Amino acid sequence: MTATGKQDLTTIHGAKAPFSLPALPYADNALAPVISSNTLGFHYGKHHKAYVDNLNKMVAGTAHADSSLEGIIKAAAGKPADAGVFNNAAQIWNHTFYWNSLRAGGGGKPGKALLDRIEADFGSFDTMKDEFTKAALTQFGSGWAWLVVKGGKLAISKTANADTPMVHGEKPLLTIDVWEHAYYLDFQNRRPDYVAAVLDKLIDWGFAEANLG
Ligand code: MN3
Repeated sequence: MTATGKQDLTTIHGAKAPFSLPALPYADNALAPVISSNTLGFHYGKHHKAYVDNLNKMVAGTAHADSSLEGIIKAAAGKPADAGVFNNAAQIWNHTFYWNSLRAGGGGKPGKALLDRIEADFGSFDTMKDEFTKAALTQFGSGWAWLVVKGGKLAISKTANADTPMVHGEKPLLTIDVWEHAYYLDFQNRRPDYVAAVLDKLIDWGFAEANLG
C-alpha cells in the first residue's frame, strides 16, 4: 500500500511472468450495496483471475515470458497474432486499475489541485461528470470509460473490450468497467444506474489525484 492507502501499481504492473492476481485493496463487501460481494466475488475471483491464468499459459516459453505486464501490453498492441496476449494482459491491468479507482465512501468532488485542473479543462466539475457518464453509457457493448491526461490536458475517453489508454498516448487517472459482468448481478441491464452510483458513491478522487502526480 502507498501513502494514499492504495496499492503500489508500479510494482504490480512492473512484475514479470508468471503473474499473480493482485489482492483487492478492500474487503469484498466494502463497495456494497452499489457493488455487492457477489458481484465482486465473480468479477475479481473469476474474471480477473481468469485473465491472469490465461496470460500465464499464453506467455510461458515465449518471447513475452521475460517482460513486465506493461511491456507485454505495449509489445502486443495492434498485432493480430498477439491479440489473445494483448486482451488478457490489458484486462489484468485494467481491472487492477479499476479496483483502485473505487473506495468505500467515495464520490463527491476531488481536492483543489485536481478540481482546478478539471475546471480549467472541462469548464466545470459537472461538465466533466456528464462527459464521463456519457462515455460510459455510449460505449457499445463491452469496454471501459476513463478520465485521462492527453497532450497535457484532462480528457474523457472510452475503450472497447480490453483496449487501454496507455497504447493511445493517454495517461489514465480513473476508470469505470462497463462490461456487463461489472453490474449485471446488481443492476441487470441498468448501466445508467450503475454508472451514476459509482460516480456518486464509490469513485476515488484521491486515486486520480495520486495518478496526476
Ligand atoms: Mn471487468
